[in-house]
Amino acid sequence: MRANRSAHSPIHRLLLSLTILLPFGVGHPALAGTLFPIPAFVVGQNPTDCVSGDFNSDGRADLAVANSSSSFVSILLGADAGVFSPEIRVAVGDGPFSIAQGDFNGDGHADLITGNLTSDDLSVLLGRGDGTFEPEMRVEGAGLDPRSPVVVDFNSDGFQDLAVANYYSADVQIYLGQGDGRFPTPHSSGGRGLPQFSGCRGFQRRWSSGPGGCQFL
Ligand SMILES: [Ca+2]
Ligand SMILES: [Ca+2]
Ligand SMILES: [Ca+2]
Repeated sequence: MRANRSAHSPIHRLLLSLTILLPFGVGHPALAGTLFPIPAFVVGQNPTDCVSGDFNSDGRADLAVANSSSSFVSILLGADAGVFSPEIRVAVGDGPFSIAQGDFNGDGHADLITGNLTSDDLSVLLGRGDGTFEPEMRVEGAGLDPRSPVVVDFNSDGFQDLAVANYYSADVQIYLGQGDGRFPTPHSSGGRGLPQFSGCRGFQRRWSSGPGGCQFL
């Protein structure tokens, strides 16, 4: 029987804001002189992951937040001094728990991918470079509770690929990108346990696929 995956504490259910800590004397002028000022920016319910990128191409860092008790992500466009615009909501699948950014169609604009726990799929958002995104493209065929997508070019074809940890199906799936924002049928690593996080930083990565399956080299 599948375990309860929405067992967030009541305080998490009430958490509606993303908090960013800034050091003393840094931040909005209205906060100057306050020890550890804590500007808060309202996003969706149960924000569980965020990623930074420049989504409107103005040279300032922006934020994209996965709201796991909703069906949307929040885009916060960065201004000066650690201030962000009010959220812009972009629809994705149900229960976006994790989020990552890449450039999946090679147009130079930042794109986003979410792992959606409730709908058990992924959502690709192709950025337009002005802070807005094309309507989501749903990636089906994910395992149960897909989370923590990692963006890497595993097969060195110049197109970004994905590794996604499926918590309840206890495997990691590899999606080879086609360079247009689409990710066809994934390869499963098999596995055991309850993987929550997939990480592929800091070591040489190569990918091999064939009749016998797929493996990291
Ligand atoms: Ca920006
Ligand atoms: Ca792009
Ligand atoms: Ca690739």
